[in-house]
Amino acid sequence: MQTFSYSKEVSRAKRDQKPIVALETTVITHGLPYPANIKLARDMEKQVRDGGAVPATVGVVDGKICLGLEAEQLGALAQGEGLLKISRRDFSGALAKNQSGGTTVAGTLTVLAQAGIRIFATGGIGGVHRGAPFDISADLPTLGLSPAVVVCAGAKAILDLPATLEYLETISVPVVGYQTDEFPAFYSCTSGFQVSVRADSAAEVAEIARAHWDMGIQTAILVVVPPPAQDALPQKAVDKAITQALEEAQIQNIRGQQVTPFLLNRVSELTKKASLKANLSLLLNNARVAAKVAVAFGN
Ligand code: PSU
Ligand code: MN
Repeated sequence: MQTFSYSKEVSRAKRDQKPIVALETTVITHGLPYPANIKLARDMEKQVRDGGAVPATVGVVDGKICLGLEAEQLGALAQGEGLLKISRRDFSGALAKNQSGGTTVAGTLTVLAQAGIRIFATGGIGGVHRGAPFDISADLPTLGLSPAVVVCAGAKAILDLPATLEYLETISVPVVGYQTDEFPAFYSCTSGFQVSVRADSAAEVAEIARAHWDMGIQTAILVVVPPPAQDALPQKAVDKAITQALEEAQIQNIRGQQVTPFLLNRVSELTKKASLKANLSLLLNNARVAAKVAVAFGN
């Protein structure tokens, strides 16, 4: 078993059996520019604390897997150079070489399963890419292996959403609409696709999660929360920017781990940062909802 490095706040929370919400760090290392990234990381942690839970931001610093980042560790991930994007397969290399990086949804879930933390907030999960059905984020298979509640705004809108939903069905991950019947499209509240079950409160989410795991099904519960209405973008407006960004990615031969950060950044430029505003707003909102779920779920 790998050993983890717990922050003071998180080890105290574990000892006192306080509700904990995990947060990922690829959004800090690869998703957002400095200093918006460090501000966002701190603001998400604050949302979790204000909601009565303890934030456990997960990342890898100098080859150590951290649960809860002290100020200088967060600074290293927000401003460092040569930082890795650490998905499930990337821990081994990072640990062996004492490297640092942000953990993706898949990477973070891999750590949580061992640490016994059940509630996790992120922006949007990875999924099946458009026009490249062989390009499937490791987030998807890892959701099928991880008994955690993942609070997000759906899958990133740059993806093939219907194919991503089919994959989630195959791996038996309930898609729980938080106060909605419709699967949100990350920047937008609507996608035209349905969720598999609706929950109107955090207590109801917690009940669904308990019932799921009491069945012996060790998969994740994906809780999808529409982005806050005041910052959400109309689906049509974003789709134009996404189509253009996808074309550019193909022309520039963008591959592998670079695809998602490239597309998110281009969509932000093409929407004159409206998508960035929506992204930041939904991240904070998801942290808020996850704190409520953690408090309702207890231990
Ligand atoms: N949500 C955001 N911004 C991001 C991500 C999520 O608002 O940058 C990250 C997550 O860490 C997710 C990853 O796991 O993008 C997916 O990358 P890929 O498609 O390469 O697996
Ligand atoms: Mn990929």
